[in-house]
Amino acid sequence: MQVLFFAVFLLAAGIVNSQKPYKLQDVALSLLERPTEPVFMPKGEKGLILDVPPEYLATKYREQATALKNRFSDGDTTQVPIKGITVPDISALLTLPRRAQFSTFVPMHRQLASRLIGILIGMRTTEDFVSASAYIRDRINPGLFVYGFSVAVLHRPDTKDVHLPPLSETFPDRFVDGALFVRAREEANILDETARTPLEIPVDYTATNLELEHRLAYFREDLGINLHHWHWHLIYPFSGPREVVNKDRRGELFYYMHQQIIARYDFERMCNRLPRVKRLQNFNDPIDEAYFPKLNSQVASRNWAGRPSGAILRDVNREADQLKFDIAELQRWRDRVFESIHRGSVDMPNGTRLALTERDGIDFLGNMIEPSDLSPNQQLYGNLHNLLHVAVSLVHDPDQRHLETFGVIGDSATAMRDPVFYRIHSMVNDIFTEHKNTLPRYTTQQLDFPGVRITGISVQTPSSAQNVLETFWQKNTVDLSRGMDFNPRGAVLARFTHLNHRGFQVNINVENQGQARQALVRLFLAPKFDERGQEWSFVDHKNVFIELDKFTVNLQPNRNNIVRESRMSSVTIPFERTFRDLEQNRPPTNASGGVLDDFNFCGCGWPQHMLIPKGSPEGFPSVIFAMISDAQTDWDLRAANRRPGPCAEAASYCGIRDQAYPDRRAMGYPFDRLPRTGVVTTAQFLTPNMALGDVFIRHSDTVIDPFTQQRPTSRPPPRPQSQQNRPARPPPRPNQG
Ligand code: CUO
Repeated sequence: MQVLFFAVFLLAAGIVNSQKPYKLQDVALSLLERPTEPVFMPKGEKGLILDVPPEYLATKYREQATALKNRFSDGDTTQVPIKGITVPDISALLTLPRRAQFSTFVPMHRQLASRLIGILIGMRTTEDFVSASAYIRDRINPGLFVYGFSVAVLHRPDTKDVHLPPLSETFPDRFVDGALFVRAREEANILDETARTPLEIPVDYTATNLELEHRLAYFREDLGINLHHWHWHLIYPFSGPREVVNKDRRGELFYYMHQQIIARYDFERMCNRLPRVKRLQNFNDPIDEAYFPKLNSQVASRNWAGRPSGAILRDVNREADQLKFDIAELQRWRDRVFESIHRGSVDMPNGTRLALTERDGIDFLGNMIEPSDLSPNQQLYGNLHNLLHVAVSLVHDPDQRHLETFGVIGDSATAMRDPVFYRIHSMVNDIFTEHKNTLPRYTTQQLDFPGVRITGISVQTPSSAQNVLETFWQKNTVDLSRGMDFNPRGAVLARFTHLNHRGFQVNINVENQGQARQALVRLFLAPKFDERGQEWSFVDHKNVFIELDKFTVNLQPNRNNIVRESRMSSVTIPFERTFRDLEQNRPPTNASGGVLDDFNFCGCGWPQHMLIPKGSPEGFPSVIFAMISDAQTDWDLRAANRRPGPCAEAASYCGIRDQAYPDRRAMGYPFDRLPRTGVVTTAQFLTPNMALGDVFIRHSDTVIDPFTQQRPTSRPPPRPQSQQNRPARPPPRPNQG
């Protein structure tokens, strides 16, 4: 019945060809595929052609409209008729050249994006939305289009069931070694699809082990982590229609999601025998961390700029992007934010002061520092975070004298690759911490759950010793073909190696002296010792706890044994979603082969394969923390009773679409504030409803390759010194058959 209704709806919306039904999903995928190729060229495995009215074609194609139509339509293609409409004026959007780099951190680009989002969200019917998108797509900058169209799809009520493909399919050049594309083109041009073999992305292609920071490359350059960050910023755009930007606790989630990234990065650094990240505190100091991304921008036909060690930020003045600001301004804005924090209130444009309250102060600050359309007083508090991204991304050419475009830190899809990202966000996090330090400290009464206590906690990885987590390397494959404009059709597969861990269970024993009741469980993980190998003081330890999961349970009177599977984590999206194929009609399965209940693809969520830090060969000493509290007070039970919206599975870092953030406590609770008087160690912080347990994270330096069904092999050693300066060459292809 539902299917019939949907088909009737699509027919009515004109998105369905009367011979073959085509879903809005397919049309959306077509619009996001091969972003610089015109819409009239076939897209996807189904060879979909958006049959636009002749006046939609760019002038150069118009005269040959009929010939082009005949040339690209054959038996293997299907035309989807697109209705001609009067499209709103898009002349402003054309100010960004088609072959320029687009960045949401650049205010002018952000304004253009906001205008585009406004147009696309404002289209009254689905049919008009599709039509306007097809018209705009071939005219404006592809980066701008993909961003604006994706935000519109995520926020229009009629596109709720449309699943965005991962950006790595649309713009694979932002995610994988640029050297690979030359080979991919050769394969696509010379070999037919059946003869093409996956191209191997080397593990160590951006630097060598001479660079200590390179030990973290597997984290910074992870495909899933970068996709998460891109998608998070799509859901929480800086600018656009009010209802799109003004989401529940948006500023606070900006703080928390990025705080968790820093905590995870610090944990990961410690596993690699590196100290926690240093804040980018003094904007005039040379930046020690170099980064050369080895990515080639397909849109701009340029390499993303690298940054040598010792780079110094300089004032930015680039006319083309209407960018003009001094580094001293960044400093002034930061000073003003600190001043507000110490005073406990923010100056508003009308001369009044708004208190930074215990409940909303953090949300205010998040919107002030990022900033977004919700910033309380941008005139005074400026644009600290965004323009710091911009200043660092243009450190190599701040006045555009070399006609260079920005580095990876200037794009939310690539920013996390660069070590300096973590230095910037560590500084930003420091500002939030300063505010948190002014808030009342949690009392034992606030933290406790009377009558409920945790009597034991342990972790179990199948067929492993108790309290041991296991990590290893794994290979996976992505299809680059949907992002390879003007190339022959068919899959172009690339194989890469990423960190993964074995699935595990957390077991918690709880004594409930009261009635049956609903409770909320929070799980965190942290390194057991500090960099010196000594016990942490709580004020430092609290900052490196990474959230593992948060879930409700029904407590029975007396003893309860709670068992939670790692794949259920509220922080992550399943492995299959990060590396999915939306065109295949197979039912999606979870890690253990079961069918996922809710076939939706939000894309936001920490990748499941990066849930657990790498650990160390000998077993990195860590602690797991559990807290159980009253769901009546802490959890939005109304949300739990509604049908979970898309993204609900990764609510901790991403929120839930169209719903309030489900946790009523401050994000990061109970580690978000200074402890009560007398608490020095983490053990002293515990109330009876909390527990700490020792866990060892053991890393095995082996590669699992599910595609060749090979037995685990040793991870390839770094290339010999003599080869390290040469372009990365892929290892020989595995034998076929
Ligand atoms: Cu996510 Cu700075 O906000 O990158």
